[in-house]
Amino acid sequence: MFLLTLIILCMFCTMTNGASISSGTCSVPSSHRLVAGLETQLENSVSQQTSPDPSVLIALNLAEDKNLSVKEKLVQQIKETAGKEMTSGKVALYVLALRSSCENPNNVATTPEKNVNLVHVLEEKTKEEIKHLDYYGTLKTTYYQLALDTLALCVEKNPEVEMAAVILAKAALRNDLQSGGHFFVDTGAMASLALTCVYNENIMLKDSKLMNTFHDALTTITKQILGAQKSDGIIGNIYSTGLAMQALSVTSDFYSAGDWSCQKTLDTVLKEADQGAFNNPAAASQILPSLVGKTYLDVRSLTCPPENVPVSTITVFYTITNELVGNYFSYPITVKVPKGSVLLAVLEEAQRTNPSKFSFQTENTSYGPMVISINNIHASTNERTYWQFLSGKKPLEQGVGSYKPVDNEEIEAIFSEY
Ligand code: B12
Repeated sequence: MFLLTLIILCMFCTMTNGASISSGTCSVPSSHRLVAGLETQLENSVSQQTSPDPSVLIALNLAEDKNLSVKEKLVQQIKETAGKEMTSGKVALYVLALRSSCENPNNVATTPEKNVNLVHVLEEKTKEEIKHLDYYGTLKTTYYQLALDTLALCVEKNPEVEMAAVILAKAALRNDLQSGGHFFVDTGAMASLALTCVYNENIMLKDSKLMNTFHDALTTITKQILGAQKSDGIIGNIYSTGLAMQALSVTSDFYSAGDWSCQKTLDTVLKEADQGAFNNPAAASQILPSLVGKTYLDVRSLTCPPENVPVSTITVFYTITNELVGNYFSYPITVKVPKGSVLLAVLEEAQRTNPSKFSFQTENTSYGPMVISINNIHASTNERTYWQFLSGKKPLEQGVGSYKPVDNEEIEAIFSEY
């Protein structure tokens, strides 16, 4: 019985190449031999290429590649070349690549002295594309690049995205993305990703009727991409299939389940990958995301540590007073601590600023640190003395390890008897 189950499972494995299907998309695990092979190939390409390829960084990040040193090297190369003259689409890929690495493209250090706002450069380059279209009837580059521009501006939630998206959508409705007949699937797929982003994000559209235009454009492009399917699942050619898979996996609302077999496409792509079809790094970078079930839209949802937001501080007026033993004193000090700090941080900051007066000691107890001496005046069980803490005139109900003072609070420690 066990043997029979194993045989059936193995038959299933061979049929699907170890691939899995989930809600309208399909993928193979990142441990898959071919995925690992593509990742290694992309990693190796980093040191071989003369200029950095941002698509490689996007692919490695979407595939959650673990080689941090290679990715860091690529980020560095991308930053160093960010100030160079580039086409709009290349700037867009730079923006997406930096974002995929949790770097802020609004502030890129190209050298230790110089920073560039790449999103601003992208805005300007996109405007140039549109101006060119207005004057000469053609874009400065191609609709493929305008689609990349739209996608990156959308990922950055930049308001300039609207104009670019409208031009892209209208071109799709006029069948202009097909112009020349070359590489329609690549261009259509990139346009689909861009318009889906705008459609989903519903970004600050000045004209709400635009949503209908985007809807219609997505319907048209999706139909055309599906129409480019071959019997073996290839869409367009093998090199456009990765982008087409990305597009179809985010536009499932625009076609019926039976119109595309993601699994069939994936199986053929894996077979081709096994035969070395993606030996070129650019081709490998475009196929890898779709194998692991990711799309360029996922650049938006990669988890990044919070950006270095300036920590807000509070001011506390702290006073220590002894009118009980030896030489009486009352020393005030004003300290700044990060908002949310416990009172202990105030004592520490005071000690750091003026150790000759504000030094203190604590003892660990079940309730946390208890202050047993300040300015060399020690609490004593025998003498029944202790350091009492007050906010204004009111004794605190918590110890220094728990109590969190607020901005401009007056805290006093008074040497007292009980
Ligand atoms: C637009 C485009 C073109 C345009 C580029 C003109 C322009 N001003 O943008 C034109 C029509 C010239 C072109 C030509 C070719 N292309 Co082309 N092209 C594309 C497309 C759709 C977008 C590229 C792009 O803009 N990328 C974004 C920008 C920002 O990145 P970039 O690095 O600056 O892009 C430049 C290069 O990609 C270069 N380029 C474009 N195609 C090719 C092909 C090769 C082999 C090389 C070395 C460079 C190259 O032109 C881009 C603009 O400067 C891609 C689709 C894709 N999936 O990538 C196909 C694509 C890259 N092209 C492809 C092919 C096959 C060709 C041709 C070899 C077709 C042919 N039979 O002649 C020729 C190149 C011949 C040559 N002279 O060496 C294939 C490459 C597949 C592969 N594994 O090598 C792709 C993937 C399309 C596909 N699905 O088959 N292409």
